[in-house]
Amino acid sequence: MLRLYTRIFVILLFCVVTSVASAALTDGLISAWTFEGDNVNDLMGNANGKLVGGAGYSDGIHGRALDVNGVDAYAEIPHHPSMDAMENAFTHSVRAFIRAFGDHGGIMFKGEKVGWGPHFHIRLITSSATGLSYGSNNIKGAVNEEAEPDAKSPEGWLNVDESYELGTWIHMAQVANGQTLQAFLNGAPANVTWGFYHRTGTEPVTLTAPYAVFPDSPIYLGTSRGHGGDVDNYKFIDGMIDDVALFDRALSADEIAELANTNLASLTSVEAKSKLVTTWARLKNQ
Ligand SMILES: [Ca+2]
Repeated sequence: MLRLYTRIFVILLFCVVTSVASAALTDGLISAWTFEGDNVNDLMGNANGKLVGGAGYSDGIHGRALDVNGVDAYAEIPHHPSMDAMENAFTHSVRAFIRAFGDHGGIMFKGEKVGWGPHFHIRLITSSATGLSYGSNNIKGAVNEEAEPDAKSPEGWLNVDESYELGTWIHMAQVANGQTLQAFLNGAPANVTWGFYHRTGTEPVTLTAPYAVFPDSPIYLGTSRGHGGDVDNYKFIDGMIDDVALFDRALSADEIAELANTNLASLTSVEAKSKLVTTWARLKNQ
């Protein structure tokens, strides 16, 4: 009997430690899409999406992944009021596997269009066969003219060239804390090679809240909209997308590193609860 109590204590301790670790990373998690079960359902229950064109699902790095063909395929996710909190701070996180480069091909996009000006909230795209571009914007009129005296426009974009290879899984994240915007690649600060404020290097760039969340625009996975300012124009990627997450807070660099090595599905409370039930069922049978 004593051995049984000891075993129960150890297992409970494990559950508590596990849930505390997960709770930290899920703090502020608004939405999560992992494509398990071949759907675009939000694991947080907020914003379920749908497939458009030739989009489908394939086996990816963590179970199932969204599969897009670079021609007409993407997933569209409606805006949800829970996303409004990203006007104060945010983290956008996504995993992608690019088969073939498509100019300005959207991995993750939310906004009206791509052009000179603050027209989007999320722009995570391929800029070349080895380069990526990140971006977000604050509300119109909140541009820091002093910090960007000779910029062509306030569009918040950060190019990270020579940064990935076709046919490999990458993890992209961008974090805004109310004062700055920072790009991350594969769990580490990305090396920005050009961007607004003429910025280069791995340090965060000034971008102050409130951020524009574009409540009238859905999230697109697999395409971006309005390259060159033409809202009817779509720019696709050929590849796979997985582990898409939105947070209403700025994750720390350590948390981004942890997120880059985490299967997003393992963070959900549903998953944690089912593990606990399984553990108790096993105990009762001993
Ligand atoms: Ca998955």
